[in-house]
Amino acid sequence: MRDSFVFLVSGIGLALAQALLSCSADVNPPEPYGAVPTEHQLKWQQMEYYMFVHFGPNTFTDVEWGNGKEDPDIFNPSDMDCRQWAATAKAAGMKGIIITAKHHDGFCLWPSQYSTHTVRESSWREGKGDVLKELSDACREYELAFGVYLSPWDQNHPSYGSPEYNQVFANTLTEVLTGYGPVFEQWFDGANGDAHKGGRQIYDWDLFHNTVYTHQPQAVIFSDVGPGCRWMGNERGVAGETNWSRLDIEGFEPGLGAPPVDTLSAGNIYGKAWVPAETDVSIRPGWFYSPNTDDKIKSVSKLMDIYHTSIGRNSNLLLNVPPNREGRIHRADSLRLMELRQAIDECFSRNLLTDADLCALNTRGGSKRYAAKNLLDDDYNSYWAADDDVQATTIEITLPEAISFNRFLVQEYIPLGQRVSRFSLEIWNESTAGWDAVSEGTTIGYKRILRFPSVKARKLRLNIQEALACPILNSVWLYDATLLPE
Ligand code: FUL
Repeated sequence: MRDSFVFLVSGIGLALAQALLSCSADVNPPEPYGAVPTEHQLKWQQMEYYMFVHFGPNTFTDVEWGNGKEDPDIFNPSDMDCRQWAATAKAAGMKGIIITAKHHDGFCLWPSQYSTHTVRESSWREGKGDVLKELSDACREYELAFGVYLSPWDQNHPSYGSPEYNQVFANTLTEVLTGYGPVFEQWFDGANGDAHKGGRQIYDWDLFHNTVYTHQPQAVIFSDVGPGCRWMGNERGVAGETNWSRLDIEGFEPGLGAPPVDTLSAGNIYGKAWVPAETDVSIRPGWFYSPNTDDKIKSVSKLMDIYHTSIGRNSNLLLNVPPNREGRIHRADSLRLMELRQAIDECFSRNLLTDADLCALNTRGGSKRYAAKNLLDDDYNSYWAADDDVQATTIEITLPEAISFNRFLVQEYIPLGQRVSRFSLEIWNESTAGWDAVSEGTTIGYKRILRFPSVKARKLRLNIQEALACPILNSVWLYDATLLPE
């Protein structure tokens, strides 16, 4: 009796000791796999959704590409209000604004001392206006990040097409990067058309990048090939179903020297650099405002589609909303943005997993620190991880009762790299006592949203079929999204 008591006590002691051990930091966290994001790239990725603003002489001329010969007086917004743009972006749920400080026509929206084709030469505000100043102030006021687009292709500048132009461009870049506070993203357009003199400019990308690193080291540099983030290959708002945030950029250049668009869309599975995708798409048929497109604004369901094929496919969404000739966002665009915000909120506001039970087939070292329940908390840095030798495993989810759902959202913990290459979502079929697949995917990355027709179930499982290294996830969510009318 006494012996069995001792045995019982020591048995409990052992179990306790094991439990304590599994809570302790003894189990090493996984090593990073491949290229990983910098802290700035991670912050950028977490912004997810922000506004693109195409504004300049083209706003007044019904063209998409000006030729640099336009009369600066053409640029004359009658009632420009950057606070209205910022208020609209904020209300839409966006986290920042990127403006075309200089498009291919070379017209500078600030009074650049390196150009004679600027707001200063226009009669707008008697030549004393500065769009970048007003917008950066408005972004600060509305707590939005501020970003700038500058086109190296410049159809106005007399030195374009000669080696001197590279320094001119670096100087204009410096003005923009030193005059208006922090810049979260520097957008470089890869377009490289013929110069007015006939020659094509050879861009000095190292000089341009170093100018950004010097003045705004935290800015994520966009181009076809990054290095901060990449164009995802089309302007339709559809990122690759397979989308790796890694890319091989050695030997490539923005524009003509870029990898094929298929590669930009899918990334490179074993790519050496971390260059996540950004989806740029316009709410209207063109990038610039035209009264001809007032009735051609994309529908809410189209924009919701785009939300799923961009943010839902491991890409940020840069949605272009061009201000009109008054210098304001047209009410039709802002109304649409509010409708979209409402649709997003309705779709993703109620996570059906709050009372769910999660059970992983494999948990790293059996440790609570890496347990599946971490997938439900709000702490970005708590995650579920598998053992190093496990590249395929499942996470079973049991709900308090059978419910209907049609969206599944999953996130990999990207600070340790992107790993999963094939997975499916399955539901337990009571009548056949087996698992039925409802949806499947290849990559996950920062965020992946699966869309599928409504199903009803009490038990479901995430089946990770292939990964390049032990999978590490930090969130799963389940939703029953309202279906939108076409
Ligand atoms: C392209 C440009 O040529 C378009 O005008 C627009 O600015 C788009 C976002 O990038 O390369």
